[in-house]
Amino acid sequence: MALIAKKLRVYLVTDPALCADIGVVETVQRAVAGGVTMVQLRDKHATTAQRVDLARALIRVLNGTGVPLLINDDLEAAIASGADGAHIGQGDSSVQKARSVLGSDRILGLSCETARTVSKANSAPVDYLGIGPVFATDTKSDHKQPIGMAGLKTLVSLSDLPAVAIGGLNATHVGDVMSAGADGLAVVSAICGQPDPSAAAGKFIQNRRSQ
Ligand code: TZP
Ligand code: MG
Repeated sequence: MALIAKKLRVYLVTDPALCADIGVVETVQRAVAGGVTMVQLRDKHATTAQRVDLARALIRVLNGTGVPLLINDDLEAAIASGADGAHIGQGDSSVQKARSVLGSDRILGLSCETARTVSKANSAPVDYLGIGPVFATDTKSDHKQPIGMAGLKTLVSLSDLPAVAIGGLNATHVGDVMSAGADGLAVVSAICGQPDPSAAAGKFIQNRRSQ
């Protein structure tokens, strides 16, 4: 199995509002202790300078864990902070531009919500796809129409790339998501803001092991 697919198993996407009690850095530290395999810094309201500061703090926490840090939709912050890559959506920078800014060594992820965008991504210079939303979620107010587990299965089958499912997922969905053919689950609220982010992450690992 390709290395990137393994990193997608339990993918934590951070939301500063949901992490407000203990903060993003502490949340990530605990979640990684619980088994999270990749982290995305996602803060729609921050400046690039703020994202760089937070990314640097996260890189210190992740140092030596083998858990990559990606930055959502801010290539400049990804480069300036020394993060492992970036994740972009369909409405963000073009994948070609993102790849040329990041270079070949950094990870680039792309969100896809439709069969058309998944098929197009097969020939694009991206490392993995985020596919969803599987279910409706309050975490992203402007999310597209949910695709459901059946839609996830269809879109994953069209993809030649490693794929992570996102949107309204929690640890009880691990079996269904794996059966749909995805490499992992990307989650925000199932870990951010949970009383024990380490235990919350651990549930995904346990449910994956019991597959
Ligand atoms: N993209 C599609 S749905 C979503 C993003 C960033 C939010 C997922 O949040 P949650 O809390 O895991 O449903
Ligand atoms: Mg975006």
